[in-house]
Amino acid sequence: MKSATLNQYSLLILAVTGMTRAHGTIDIFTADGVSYPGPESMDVDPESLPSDSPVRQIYTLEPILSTVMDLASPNMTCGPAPASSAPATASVTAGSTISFHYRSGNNGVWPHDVGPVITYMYRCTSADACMPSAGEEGWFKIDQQGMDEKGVWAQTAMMHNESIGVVIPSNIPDGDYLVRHEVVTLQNAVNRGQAEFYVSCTQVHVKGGSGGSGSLAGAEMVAFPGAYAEDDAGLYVPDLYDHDGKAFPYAFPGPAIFGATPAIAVASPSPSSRVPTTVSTATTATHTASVPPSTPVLASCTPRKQSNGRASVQQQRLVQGRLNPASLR
Ligand SMILES: [Cu+2]
Repeated sequence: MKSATLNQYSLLILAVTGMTRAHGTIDIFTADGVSYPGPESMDVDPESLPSDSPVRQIYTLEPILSTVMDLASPNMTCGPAPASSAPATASVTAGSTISFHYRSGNNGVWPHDVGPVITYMYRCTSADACMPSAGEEGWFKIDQQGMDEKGVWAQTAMMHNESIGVVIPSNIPDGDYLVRHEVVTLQNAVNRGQAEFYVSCTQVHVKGGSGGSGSLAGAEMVAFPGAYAEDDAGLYVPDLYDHDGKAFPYAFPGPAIFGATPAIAVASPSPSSRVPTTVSTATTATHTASVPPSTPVLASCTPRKQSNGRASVQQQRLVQGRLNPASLR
């Protein structure tokens, strides 16, 4: 019943705010007790670049889709972002919990409640200058959060203005990294190519790590773009609405979580412990769903009309490489 109510809530929000706020990006990133603001997407406010933000700005809130074409796009690296760094780098202690929160444009609430939240890291010499190239296998997964035993997905918390907590592994080498945030929405993923990705990157400097420079040797490194395929079981989910609104085993896309393999199991508590990777439907017997599970496909992510002509021109120039993002600051 709860998930059905939340879906109705989504529709209500859409009815109130219209299509321009149907998507979102990070507005708050917290590490070591310090909260940093995230910039608005450029199509919402191209001037929004808080000088203390470690979160890289994206140029549109529009989602990346799980189509063959989009999955091969450089947008999968750090979101639909121009090749520019963030003004700041956040300090974070290895083994501690970072948290982040997504909102939709102009401080609207995050509107989606179906799908996982997945987090990757990429080590580099200087976070500020870190520009992973497409196809470079340097990303390792540190966390994935699916649904709880009642079938409520982790990202639903952000709909209620709660943050997502992710443990930074305690045994990674000190130094600079990008944290790649990936919120996947599956409300349309009963159709191939219609999962949606909301991706962005945050620059961090890790200190206090117990691992030496070789401690990432056991990590399963993947490339973005490159790690996902259109038919991945976690991205094309034809039976998504066949579970009577209850929890079901969900196959996360991408590699295993770093530190989750037996060889390096001495790492910090599994970041995924917050939400089980696989949930037993046997524990959801008390959950009653009085609303038919055949939730209609939400129309929340259909292409919208451009509402800001100025941003549109800048976006086009950025895409075509004729405008230096730095000139917008
Ligand atoms: Cu959306």
